Amino acid sequence: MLHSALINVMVKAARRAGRGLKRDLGEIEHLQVSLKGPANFVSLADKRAEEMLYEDLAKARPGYGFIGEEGGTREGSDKSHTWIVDPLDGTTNFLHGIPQFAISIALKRDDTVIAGVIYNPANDELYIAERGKGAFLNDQRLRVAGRRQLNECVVACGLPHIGRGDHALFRTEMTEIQNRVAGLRRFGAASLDLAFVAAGRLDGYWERNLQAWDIAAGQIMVRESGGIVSGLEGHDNALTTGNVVCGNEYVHGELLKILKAVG
Ligand code: 2AM
Ligand code: CA
Repeated sequence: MLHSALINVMVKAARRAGRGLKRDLGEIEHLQVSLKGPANFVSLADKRAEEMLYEDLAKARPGYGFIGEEGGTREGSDKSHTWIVDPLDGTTNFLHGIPQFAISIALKRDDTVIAGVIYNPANDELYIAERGKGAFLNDQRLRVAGRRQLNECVVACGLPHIGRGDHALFRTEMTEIQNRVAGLRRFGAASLDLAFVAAGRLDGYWERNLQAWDIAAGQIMVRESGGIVSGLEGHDNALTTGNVVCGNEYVHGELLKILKAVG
């Protein structure tokens, strides 16, 4: 399938960094048995992947700014374009050898994300989206699920981590939503949760306290698949607040109503 030059640049970078992560995943399985575990190894793998991505993206589009989870912000001469990159989303999964993690790359032009690529090297699933051109999983056009009965929906969430977020609030939200949906899931990689909503595998997803690099590529993926993404206030921007809720128009609306009533 033919994609734009921009998408080709992003896919090439994701695949190269992905090959490294896949090799590293094999190594982790050995390190798992050691007392210290693979934590230091993973943090190195993470940094190496980000350096690789920066190298490839900066070479192909010199001057673009870069925001990465590991290296922080690198200003570019072109102030209107910024890469937003998570070299390893789902770090905890990766650390435990659970093959639910991804490289997430988004390109922002001024205040709008115009392209996104999410790649899970463990199962070779590649998601791409470009503004106005749709979203694809391994070249299959994506469309969000069409369910309009909450009690038939499978919805994913993110659990706040130890020492982070409001655990009590999350439990209240979870109870309310659990009472209304067919099933709840918690996969642990925000970019893939969003990609799964885009692919119609999940009917909805919500999570608080994320970072822009967890959400940026997934947001355009869902929108280009016909879904709705917002913050938890409904009119706010998930990229700036770090809180996200999504689904088809109906599911998004219902989840938002429940979450607003709780929060
Ligand atoms: P990460 O794996 O890149 O850290 C899981 O709920 C999601 O939350 C993941 O996408 C994870 O991204 C993100 N996340 C944000 N802050 C985190 C933290 N302090 N610890 C672990 N995951 C975090
Ligand atoms: Ca992340």
